[in-house]
Amino acid sequence: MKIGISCYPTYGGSGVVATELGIELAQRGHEIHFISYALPHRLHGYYENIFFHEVKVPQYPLFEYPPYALALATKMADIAIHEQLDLIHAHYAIPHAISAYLAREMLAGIHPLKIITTLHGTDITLVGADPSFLRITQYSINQSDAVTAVSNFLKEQTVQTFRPTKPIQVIYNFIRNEIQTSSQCRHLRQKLSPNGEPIIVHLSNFRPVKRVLDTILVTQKVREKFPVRLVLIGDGPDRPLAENLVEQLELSKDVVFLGKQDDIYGLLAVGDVFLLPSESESFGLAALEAMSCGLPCVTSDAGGLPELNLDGETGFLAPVGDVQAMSDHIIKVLTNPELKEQLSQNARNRAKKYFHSEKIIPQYIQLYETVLSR
Ligand code: GMT
Repeated sequence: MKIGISCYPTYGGSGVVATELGIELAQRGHEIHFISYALPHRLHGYYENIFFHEVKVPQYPLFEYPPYALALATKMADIAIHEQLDLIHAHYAIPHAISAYLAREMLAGIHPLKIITTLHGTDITLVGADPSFLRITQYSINQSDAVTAVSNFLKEQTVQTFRPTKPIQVIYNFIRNEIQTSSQCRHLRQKLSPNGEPIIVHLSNFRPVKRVLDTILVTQKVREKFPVRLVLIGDGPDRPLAENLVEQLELSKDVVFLGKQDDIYGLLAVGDVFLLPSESESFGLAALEAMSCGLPCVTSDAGGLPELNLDGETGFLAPVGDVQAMSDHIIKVLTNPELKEQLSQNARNRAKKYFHSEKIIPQYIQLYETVLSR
């Protein structure tokens, strides 16, 4: 198949899923055309069967808001014709799904083009539900040839908020390969915890919805019991607030801000426990990545997280904002080596058994084939 993939190319789970899906499909012999304003960040080096098409939005004095969605739609239509695309897979509804819809309409009678939309999270729960975008998000869902959501939670939210006329298929996020801990990461572990202090890891884009400040409050509580380190991977709007809080609580020696990083798996693997206290999380790809590295997860019970992190089996769940419960869970894990080992094994096994690309990619391929056969 010849597949166009449109996504946000910067840091964020939807772009990661879209990119890794493209890589997996290309490895299976499909031709993949990424269409976006920048090269997706997990696309390093050359990949056979993968092509990138940059969307440029011309500047013009009238454009206070450059019309990216229109430039994207035009590029999608151009590429669909030049490369004879069978379908466009839009990741994150706004604006990718509506741009794909416009491309398909522009090509009506010229070139048949199908649209698959994958809903990832705040395109439904936050941004898409905002009155400024609600009707167009609903329209783009209804106009897609098939729609997927990354969890049952997100599917239910979509049904409640948008009453779609299309069925929504749940296809979970996935991980790809076995994780290797690099020598640099082993070195980092020694540096971070020279005396063997346990390490809590958090990975996110530091948006308010991730509640990154809670990771610091939880660490403070654990630290009252024994020395511990917190490693924060990622960057975003709440980073300055988090840095201030660390200073205020005099935790500078115990908390490390690594910023945006490429070798996510290698870094996750230095940790002892993964902490994700999100306010809302449609799936929680970062937690899945941590599970695949064998990290027990302590997460909030928000959104789709309970579909991934099984309470008492792969880690623990706690109510959003309950930093006491989260720190109690972490203390329990870190002071009980047998429990930690059991949770670690369960987390790794669950990631591999239910969320590996070998299980998930065929679901996307099957969906594409069904749509193209209609
Ligand atoms: O919805 C967002 O905030 C953006 C999106 C992203 O690009 O990071 O994240 C969502 O998509 C991920 C991949 O499907 C999910 O694993 C995340 O749970 C989800 N984020 C939220 O729901 C907050």
